[in-house]
Amino acid sequence: MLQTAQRTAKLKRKKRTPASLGEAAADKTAPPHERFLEAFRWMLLARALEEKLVSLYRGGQITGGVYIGKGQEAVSVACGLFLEKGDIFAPLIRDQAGRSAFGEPLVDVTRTYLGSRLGPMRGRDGNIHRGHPRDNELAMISHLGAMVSVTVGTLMAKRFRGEKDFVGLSCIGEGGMQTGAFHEGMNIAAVEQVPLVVVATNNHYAYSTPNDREFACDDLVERAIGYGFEGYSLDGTDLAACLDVIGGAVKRARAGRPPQLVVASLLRLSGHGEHDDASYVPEDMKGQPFARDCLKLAEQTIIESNLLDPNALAEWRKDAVAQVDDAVATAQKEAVPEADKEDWCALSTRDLVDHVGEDE
Ligand SMILES: Cc1ncc(C[n+]2csc(CCOP(=O)(O)OP(=O)(O)O)c2C)c(N)n1
Ligand SMILES: [Mg+2]
Repeated sequence: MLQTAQRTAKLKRKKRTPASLGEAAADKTAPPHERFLEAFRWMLLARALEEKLVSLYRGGQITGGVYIGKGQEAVSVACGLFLEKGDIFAPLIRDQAGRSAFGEPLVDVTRTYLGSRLGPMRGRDGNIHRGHPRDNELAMISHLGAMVSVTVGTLMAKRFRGEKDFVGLSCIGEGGMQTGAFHEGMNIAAVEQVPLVVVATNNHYAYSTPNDREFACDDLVERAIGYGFEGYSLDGTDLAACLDVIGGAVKRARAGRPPQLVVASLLRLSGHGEHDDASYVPEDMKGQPFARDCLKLAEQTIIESNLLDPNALAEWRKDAVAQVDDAVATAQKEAVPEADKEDWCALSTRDLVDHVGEDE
């Protein structure tokens, strides 16, 4: 059984990784990180899911936008993988791999995109703002930078309640790092010394805006010292490095070290959303080392180091596609919300509304 599967008691999901995982790794060359294969499998699942969402979008079956994390799965999976029960996760739009590793069921995603009223947002939000606040997966706010403050506030609330040994991990893009909200959140995190990890993914674009129009410092990780964080740079295409660096940051935050900033470099291998063809990305950039596909690189490591035989790899791929098809079929059978019968409320999780005066 996966450790991750035990972590999120309420976010139930099917057991997806075969019991043979450990054996497959044990009798062959050692993987570059002890959780390499487990992480790779979540990456495969995220890629299969997002490829399906794109095809549904192109077929006109999804209303609104589709936003994917192609090329960012290695960073993202590492964000979700090391969090434990009681930890807080604040993913953003390209974090499907991390969401799955943290425990989000696939059907949450398909229900949300396909508008099922049984989805976590009750069919009222068409894409990526879903979450389970009660299970510590925060629903993302679109306004860039805002989730750092929300995560810090959540961590402070846990501290006030006397909880111990928890951490929070908040994801951000390099574009979001340039907002006022982000700076405020980072500052207060360090002032309050909350156990926070901020993983910033520099995918070289914020929509169509390139790095040289976003910031003027040499390396975003240099900001860590100004905020009062510990900072680490990372090649976001290298799964083993992602697991080492992000896993290490989670461990340090849990051990009471200052807040941690990890800046990962890679290229967004899609448009901003599927409505965007990314034609503004220059061809020569696509040949840079940071433009490599993390999933292909991880697969290459698996084959070259003989971590898994090709048949098992093919089975894993087939299994990922089957799980995705299953989740899509479930959501497609379900009803959409009916406007005249909906119990409209600004919050999808009605029981989080403060019931002021109810006990009086
Ligand atoms: C404060 C704010 N300004 C603008 C937007 C619109 N917007 C949504 S995503 C995005 C680009 C974000 O870029 P980045 O943070 O680098 O993340 P990426 O999309 O590259 O993963 C923009 C401009 C927003 N959501 N919030
Ligand atoms: Mg970006």
